[in-house]
Amino acid sequence: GQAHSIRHTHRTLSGLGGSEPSRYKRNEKLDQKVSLYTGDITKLEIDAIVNAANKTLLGGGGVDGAIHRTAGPLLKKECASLHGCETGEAKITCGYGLPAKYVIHTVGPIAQGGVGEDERKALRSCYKNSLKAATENDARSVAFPCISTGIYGYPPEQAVHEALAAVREYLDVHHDKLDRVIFCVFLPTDKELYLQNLPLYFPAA
Ligand code: AR6
Repeated sequence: GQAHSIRHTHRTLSGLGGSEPSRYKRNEKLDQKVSLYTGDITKLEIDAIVNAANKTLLGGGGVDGAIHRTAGPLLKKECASLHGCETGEAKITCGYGLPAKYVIHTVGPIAQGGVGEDERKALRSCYKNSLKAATENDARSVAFPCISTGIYGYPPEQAVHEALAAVREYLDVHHDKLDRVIFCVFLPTDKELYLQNLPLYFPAA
């Protein structure tokens, strides 16, 4: 497949906000670092893509399966040397056969028993620790899938707020270390949720 560079991911979001007021101050410089991309995360030619992995880091279904298939067996080999990953934490590897330079593996909370404060905190930690792993490795462009909202059962309409708030809060402090953060949505319903909610967190995007 064809790789997509970051300049193809930007969507203009102005005027798409609902009736709800913004929760965060408008900040042109920061808000313009954020994009929405609809499609397969393995196609993105950027510094780092985030993987919604499990604690073993040895691969699985969903976006994890797609990333391992495209990256090839060397990714699993490097992952096997990392001794797993706790929920809410993140570990970085090379991208191997992917157009992305790095893969940041994070483990989202399993939400089949419902969402409480522990799950919310863990999901926010996934986004923040992934961005921390990126900036520590000088990765300036990062794409996120909708962590935990597939096999792990986190309600997407709740997850979107944790994702956007965590990225906004990280960028407020570390905007100088990142050029672009891409929310990669795969399902039309998630695209709608992000279009609705992005302006609440990034009013100038
Ligand atoms: N590109 C972007 N997003 C994708 C892709 C893709 N190629 N494929 C699926 N998605 P999931 P989780 C979306 O289930 O809920 C694995 O077995 C998908 O539509 O991949 O965190 C792991 O090993 C959904 O919106 O991750 C774990 O065991 C989002 O990615 C477990 O699943 C996340 O869905 C993790 O479950």
